[in-house]
Amino acid sequence: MTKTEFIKELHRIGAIKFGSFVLKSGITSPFYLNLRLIVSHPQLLKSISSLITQSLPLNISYDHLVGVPYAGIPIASCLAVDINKPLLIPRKEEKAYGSKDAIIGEFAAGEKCLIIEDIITSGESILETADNLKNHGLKIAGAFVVIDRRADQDNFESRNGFPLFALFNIEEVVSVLFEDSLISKAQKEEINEFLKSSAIPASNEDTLQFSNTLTEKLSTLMGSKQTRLVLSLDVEDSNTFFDILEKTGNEIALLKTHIDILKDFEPSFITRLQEMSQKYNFLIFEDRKFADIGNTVRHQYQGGVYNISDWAEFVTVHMIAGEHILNGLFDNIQNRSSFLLAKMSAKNNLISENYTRKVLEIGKKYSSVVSGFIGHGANAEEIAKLKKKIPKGFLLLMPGVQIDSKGDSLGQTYLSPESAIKGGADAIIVGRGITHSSNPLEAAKRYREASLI
Ligand code: 5BU
Repeated sequence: MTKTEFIKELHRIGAIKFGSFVLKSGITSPFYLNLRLIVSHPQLLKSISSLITQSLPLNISYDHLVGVPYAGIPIASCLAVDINKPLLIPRKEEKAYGSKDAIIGEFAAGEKCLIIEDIITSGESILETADNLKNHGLKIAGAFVVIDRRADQDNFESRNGFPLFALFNIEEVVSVLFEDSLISKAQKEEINEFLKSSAIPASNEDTLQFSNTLTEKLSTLMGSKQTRLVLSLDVEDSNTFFDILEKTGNEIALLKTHIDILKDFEPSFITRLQEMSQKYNFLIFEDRKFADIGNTVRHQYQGGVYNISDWAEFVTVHMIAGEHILNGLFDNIQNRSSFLLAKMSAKNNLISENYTRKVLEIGKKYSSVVSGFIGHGANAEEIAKLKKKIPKGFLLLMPGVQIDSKGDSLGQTYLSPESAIKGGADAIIVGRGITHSSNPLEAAKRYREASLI
């Protein structure tokens, strides 16, 4: 079977479809690819393997083929038989991640892998698989995909440290189907337009586009004020609150509140808070962690005793109730933004890898009201892994940071500011490390300095 015939076969079995499809990322695409269907067509599976065999790069060597679960596995398996290379299969289940049997098959540290995947869209699955293999001492020789449908097809190797090969890119698929009149001219143009509009122009690569103006404002402030410190001022009385804030206001870019902790709250508190934010030039972030249905959170956010939307530029949001919570919070107001909880610092919390991935996807979709994510990790490497997945233009703020403690008796876990920043956190959130210090100003200076390394 030729490449052209193969593409037409994919179309015939419904593995390539045209219409209007909402992707995982939230974007609406005029085409949809589902190569998983080929497992029901053994002849096609055979053809895929033979086409890949003919296109395998000759200039790289590898000891194993690795199928990315699940769609890459049948393809890699056929190929392994055809070219007589041993196969490795990483498990998809999270609990196996990092454990000894997380990869099925025999291997030794230092051996090289060629990763096989059906389709690359963002590269996330391939990079996750590569990380998993590297964590087991394996090396990555490259990755081979059947269809490259990325809008931006440049620089994979320089960004990720190994080359990417593809049997087809999406333009080739479209032109074959057009020439065979399987799609119309209008459809072809719509697809090309879609690909053009979702590609990041090369000239923009280095100029970071922030998710929204508040994200940019905070990021610019961190730069101009030279601090990546967020103070979490969790105290119960307003005198202590303002006393600490007077001392530390110059050291911080963002002040995080839990307004409902205060025992003596009254509306004048907000007036004073806003004066301080002007005087010391910091933004305000109420860590309310909204988590209910859209209608309820709108009332909680834009009403009640605290009227949070009146005075806090940012709030935190749990995504457990789904994306419409963001419509409830922000659809009827302007110039407010949020941080979504992607990973928590609390011991044994229930957030899974899959949940985190979905939170990041929703954040990307709602960029006008999402400035970034709250994340945590057991060490700099874990944070780096999370950071890598965070879309460009969004910030990663990290709580659970303390220099002199590893945790508290109620499940909080701490990491050092150095590890947080080394892992790629854009800012550190520090509470008791400063508020419980006998000298909050000195403590704040210390954390600020550590946030700048
Ligand atoms: P600490 O005193 O530095 O432990 O305070 C940390 C603050 O950050 C506190 O206000 C928490 O509510 C907040 N926090 C956190 O510690 N861990 C998380 O995962 C999230 C928020 Br989300």
